[in-house]
Amino acid sequence: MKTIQWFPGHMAKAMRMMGENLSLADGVIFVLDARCPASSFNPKLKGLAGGKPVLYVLAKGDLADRQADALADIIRKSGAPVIKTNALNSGSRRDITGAIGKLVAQKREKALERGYNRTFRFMVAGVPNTGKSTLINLLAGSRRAETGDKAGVTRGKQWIRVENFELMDTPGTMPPAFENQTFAARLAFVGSINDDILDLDDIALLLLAELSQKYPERLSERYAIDGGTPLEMLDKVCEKRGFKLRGNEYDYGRGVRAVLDDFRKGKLGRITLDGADDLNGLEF
Ligand SMILES: Nc1nc2c(ncn2[C@@H]2O[C@H](COP(=O)(O)OP(=O)(O)O)[C@@H](O)[C@H]2O)c(=O)[nH]1
Ligand SMILES: [Mg+2]
Repeated sequence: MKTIQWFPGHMAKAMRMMGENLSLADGVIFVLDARCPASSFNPKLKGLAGGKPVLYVLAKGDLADRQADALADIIRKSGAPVIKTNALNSGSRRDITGAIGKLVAQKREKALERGYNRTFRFMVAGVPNTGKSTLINLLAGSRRAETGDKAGVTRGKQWIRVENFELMDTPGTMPPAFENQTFAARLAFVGSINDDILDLDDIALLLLAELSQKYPERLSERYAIDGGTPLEMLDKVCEKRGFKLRGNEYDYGRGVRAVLDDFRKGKLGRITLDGADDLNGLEF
């Protein structure tokens, strides 16, 4: 399999822009994918935040299972505030604004004591497609930030007012080098790396291999997969879904898309790919 290596120029530019604007921010909200919070953590971005208060939002909680709560607990125990959300459910709005408010509660109190009520600002950052813009729209109560289910939808910078604070949406940024190819593969599975630059056949086979280890029953339910090599599993997908070409050969292209789409849309059920071990060595 090809090594996943992806740090395009626009991401370098985004990192620079964020570095420059951070002096205006009182804190950073890091949006991680609840299905893979370790893989979607970018140590470089955390470094950019310096000593500013940080809130971790584990987004897409509706697509992750209870393992994500265990991971959230571990991160929380390391001292960082964490909140798991489902941005498609407006019920989580209060929880999120409450958690953001807590980040600057002391600062706000001090400011009020001195007789002024200023607006606090937070940068919303993370790898592409984790739901940053959707989160901002949920909080703002309208479609202010542009969203889309692929990497690289948000380009420019924008400050958006939410109650008595302001949020800055930012374009997704990747770690400049993937030292950990397991993390890179998981980011590809969840759609944080632009599909256009990936070998999707490789990615789907890797996903089948990982799911057969962790969630074999899901593969059995949806595709009647009962073990085998990743390629044999892809055969089963094509068989079950009737993806055949003329001459009765399997249409692997459609099989590959089906596996990725089913996973990304939650049709294989709630799944968390990262385990507790994956958090080892990460400084949240
Ligand atoms: N299921 C689910 N989908 C979400 C959630 N938040 C965002 N999405 C979807 O994920 C995709 C990427 O969202 P977007 O906000 O553009 O991500 P960004 O690149 O981080 O700004 C969109 O298709 C959203 O509808 C969530 O909590 N649950
Ligand atoms: Mg965006």
